[in-house]
Amino acid sequence: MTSDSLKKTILNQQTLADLPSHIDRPTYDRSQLKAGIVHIGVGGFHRAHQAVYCNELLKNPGSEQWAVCGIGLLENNRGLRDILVKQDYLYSLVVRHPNGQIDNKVIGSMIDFIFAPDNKQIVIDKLVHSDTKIVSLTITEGGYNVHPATGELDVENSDVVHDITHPNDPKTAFGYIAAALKVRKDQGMKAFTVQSCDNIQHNGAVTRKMLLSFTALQDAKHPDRELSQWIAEHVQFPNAMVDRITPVTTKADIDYVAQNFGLTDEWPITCESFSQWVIEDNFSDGRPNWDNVGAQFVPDVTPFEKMKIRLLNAGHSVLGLLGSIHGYATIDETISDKDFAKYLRAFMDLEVTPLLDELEGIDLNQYKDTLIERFANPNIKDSLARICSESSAKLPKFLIATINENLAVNRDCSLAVLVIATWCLYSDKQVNQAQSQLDIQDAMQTELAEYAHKTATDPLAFLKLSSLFGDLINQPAFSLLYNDAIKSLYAQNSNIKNIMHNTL
Ligand code: CS2
Repeated sequence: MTSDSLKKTILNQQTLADLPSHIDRPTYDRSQLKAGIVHIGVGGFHRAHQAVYCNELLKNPGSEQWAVCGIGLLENNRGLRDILVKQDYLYSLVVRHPNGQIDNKVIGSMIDFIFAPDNKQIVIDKLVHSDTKIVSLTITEGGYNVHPATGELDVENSDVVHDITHPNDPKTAFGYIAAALKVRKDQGMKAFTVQSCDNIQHNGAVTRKMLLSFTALQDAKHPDRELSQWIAEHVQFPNAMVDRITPVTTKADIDYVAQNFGLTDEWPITCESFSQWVIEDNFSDGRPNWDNVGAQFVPDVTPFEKMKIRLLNAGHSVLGLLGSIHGYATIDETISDKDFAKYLRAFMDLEVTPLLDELEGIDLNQYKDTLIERFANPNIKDSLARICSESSAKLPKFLIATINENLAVNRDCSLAVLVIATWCLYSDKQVNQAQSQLDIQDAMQTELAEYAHKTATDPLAFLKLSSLFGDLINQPAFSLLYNDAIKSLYAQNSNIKNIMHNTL
């Protein structure tokens, strides 16, 4: 195939017109757009969520300033850059409803992508550019460099140390943001908003705290900077609850697009039809009217975040860990087993719901029913490996917080305890009940395994990982249940379903 005919088969600006008519595509003139948003961390979730809200908004006249420029910080973003450049930053989105309906879309809100490691100054200039009003982030928990035990900035992280010492040669998201804000401050420009779109409770407040600590350390090393105070006064960090289940793209997704779009997209995104974005309305220099395309602005996002993290994300982890040991591979497969569905619903009703505040306009029972329908979506093959990945960053917030709150009011938490004990077995043996190897990805995997391996001689050994479990080991109301759960799980011929049944 000649390079010209190859170009014709790739999704890009030129081939947009060749798409079958049923495919939703940008109806706006992409050449007229400005990147009011610079987004760091262009993974699947960003491309299924914020970029899609922007795509819908851009269909309304008068929103031209709210397109997105993506930034990739990580070495493995080089490939993404190459794909996006070939595709003129267009990509396909396949939205799969629980009833089998599929919405096929091409998203056009991204108009540029910069691979940061090769283009540091270009990234800083982009952040300083007067078109840039919002710098948004999906850099995962790890990108915020929060020390798990102290909740403060992890000043031992080598990239953080580097960026504190070399403010003009950044590597981290905070390094870039600080470098750009310094220029804006010196030039008397307005600050941009720093908007976290990561699934972290109080994501804005966490970002603010970490960025202020980071810049204070830079200021201490380079006394003429005086940036931290300026940021504290001028930069807004809206908190937000973000939600859309976005599984990892598979070869089947790429093949689906090739067949149904008639064009090649090397990295399409598949996601569920549900989407939610609840944002606190404080921005430094204007914001898009995302509320015209389904987002919600509220004065306080706290109860929304808590409901989502404690029900959806914890629910995922419950199914993920128990289902992995049983031998299931995906969330829909796990929840279609009525024993798992029953266990999950009991966990949500008995151990989570009593801790949640009433939310005007939200019926918690309906929210849980919808969650179960979303998890059961047979068209979303969300792997348990993705759900269980980085459990050490997730479970303290998703599940251990719930356990602690229940212990504080003497409420039973046996259903959650079994999940923690199962996490120990999972980290220790790393195989399922049929002895097949599990695919485990966790930044703390070595430590998790090291503590879990001692369980045979010391049943509570895993709990000694105090950066995750705090002092749960010293609370008999927890440790007695945990001890029993470990005994059952480690007994010969143990079967997770029987143990779940006995725990209910
Ligand atoms: C999942 C989330 O990673 C996880 O554990 O629970 O990625 C979940 O799919 C999203 O938060 C949905 O909004």
